[in-house]
Amino acid sequence: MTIKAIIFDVDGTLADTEDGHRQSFNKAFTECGLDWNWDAALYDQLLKVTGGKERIKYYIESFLTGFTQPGDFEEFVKHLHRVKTAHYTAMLREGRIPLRPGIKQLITDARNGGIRLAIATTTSPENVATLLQQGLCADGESWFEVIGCGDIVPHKKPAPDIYFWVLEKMGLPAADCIALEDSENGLHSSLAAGIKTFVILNRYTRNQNFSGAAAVFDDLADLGNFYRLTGLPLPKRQISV
Ligand code: XBP
Ligand code: MG
Repeated sequence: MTIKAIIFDVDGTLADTEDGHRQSFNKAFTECGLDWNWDAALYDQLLKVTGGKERIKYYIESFLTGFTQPGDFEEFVKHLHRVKTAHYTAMLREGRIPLRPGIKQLITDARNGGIRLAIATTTSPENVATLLQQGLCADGESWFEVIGCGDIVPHKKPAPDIYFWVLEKMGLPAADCIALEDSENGLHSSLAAGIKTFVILNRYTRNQNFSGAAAVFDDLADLGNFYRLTGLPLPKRQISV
């Protein structure tokens, strides 16, 4: 198998973002006059549902008793999510959520080695754009040929829709790609699309079930090990003399 493309998940993979999301949800609840507060233990359960809007609805339906839904419930949720996204992108712009160790180097090596790059994520487009501008460079989004994100597909992870969407836009078969994920939902999504998937653990997902992953890494601090296990061509980095 000659790897032609790497498809990256975003949250938990490119960066350890979920606690930033959690804090941003809580800021939005306060700003909107709600006494809701998602601590890390509750958020761990809520992460079962991907998509911020879907997660809010899941919380209301499964964890809130006696909440009277406002007339225009859809707009209520969308507004809450817009406020949350504003807080989250502000956190990113303050540089408070860096890319994970090894990620920028992997992306740079892949670009230099002619490996095509794409993103398949559940998170919102503005979150992806801001993370890449902060973590890579002002036009960091342009480093990725295809960015599949947010509501672009009807069914979010663990459904395979977003990965099928990305493969179709790349014009590549699943067999020519590898995916990098951090969660059970993400792994189910990429595997259902037929893509060999490597997992990087993080605080929220480390105890999830990663059966089917080609390999599981604590992180990408040791890129040499990652290159050996994935079969990616080792980068010929210019050794400064
Ligand atoms: C993770 C998600 C997202 C984020 C929150 O996405 O499920 O919903 O938790 O972002 P992935 P939004 O791991 O696929 O990158 O509030 O913008 O959905
Ligand atoms: Mg993820």
